[in-house]
Amino acid sequence: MVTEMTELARHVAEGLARNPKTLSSMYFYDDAGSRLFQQIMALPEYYPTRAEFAIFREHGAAIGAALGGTAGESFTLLELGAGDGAKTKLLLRELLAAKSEFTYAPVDISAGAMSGLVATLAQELPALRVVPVVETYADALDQLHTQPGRKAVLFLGSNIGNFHPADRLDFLRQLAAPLNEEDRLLIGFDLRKDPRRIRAAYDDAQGITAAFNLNLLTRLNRELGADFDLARWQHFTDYEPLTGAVRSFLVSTEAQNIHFEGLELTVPFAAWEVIHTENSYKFTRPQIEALAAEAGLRVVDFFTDGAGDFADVVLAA
Ligand code: AVJ
Repeated sequence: MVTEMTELARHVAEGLARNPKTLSSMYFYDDAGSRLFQQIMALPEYYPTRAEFAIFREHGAAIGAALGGTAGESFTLLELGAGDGAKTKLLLRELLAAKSEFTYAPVDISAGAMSGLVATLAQELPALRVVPVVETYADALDQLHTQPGRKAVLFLGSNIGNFHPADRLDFLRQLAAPLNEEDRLLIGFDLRKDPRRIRAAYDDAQGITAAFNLNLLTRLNRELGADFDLARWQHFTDYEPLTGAVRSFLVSTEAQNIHFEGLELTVPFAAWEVIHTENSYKFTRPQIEALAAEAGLRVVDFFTDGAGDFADVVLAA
């Protein structure tokens, strides 16, 4: 019997019918995937999280001031893709210390990550007002239009790097649309650097990133009744310095048919055929400035870590 297709089912049927076959990195983040991403953030090779931490440690007060606005005036701090919120806590502490009046609205598609975040916030920052939102970015953005009062939106960790260039501009325009003059946007961008360091960050020696990528297949086995045998798949990633794109793939090491029991679907794979699962773009400062301008946004502040590995950019409409 064919039951109602879930969003994931529709996405998989559509993405695996394409050439090249594609799945969205958005589906990495089931509860197991969110836990693997937490392990990635602690890897010696994965520099972005440490670099953004360094920015918040060094410039937290200035960033808080840029987002906090006028003292006493209340606002909503919405964070897209909050995850475990470890970095955000530094900013939340700055805002609380500055006596800002605000409600923190973390948005994440992982219910597990969200309940973990809510629990640690209640313990570590009991004075904080939190309204958790378990939704996709798109749904959360729709709500921004009807959100009363001043808004500050966080989009950290170079999540913006996952967007294809064409979608990236659309997304920024969508982010910009509900913003009033006094609202602020803080976006994290991973900057271009030694290509070998970038490549290593997505192909770590312990194989955690490989497990993170392959977990997508485990998710399809569980949720769509697929029969992926993980022994016949490999993680592969490369960095292309001309475009600034890290691209990640799942590689079929032999010819095979994959059955999706839940979808009444069989997908053939040739030997060494790939599924493109993620883009993680790296940026230059002029590129970020041009992107902001194209989206109708003004660069208010541009913060980087000492090594120049990462940038947190304050934008306004
Ligand atoms: C969560 C999107 C910022 O692209 O660097 C890490 C995800 N993928 N290792 C990134 C990821 C492989 C990460 N973001």
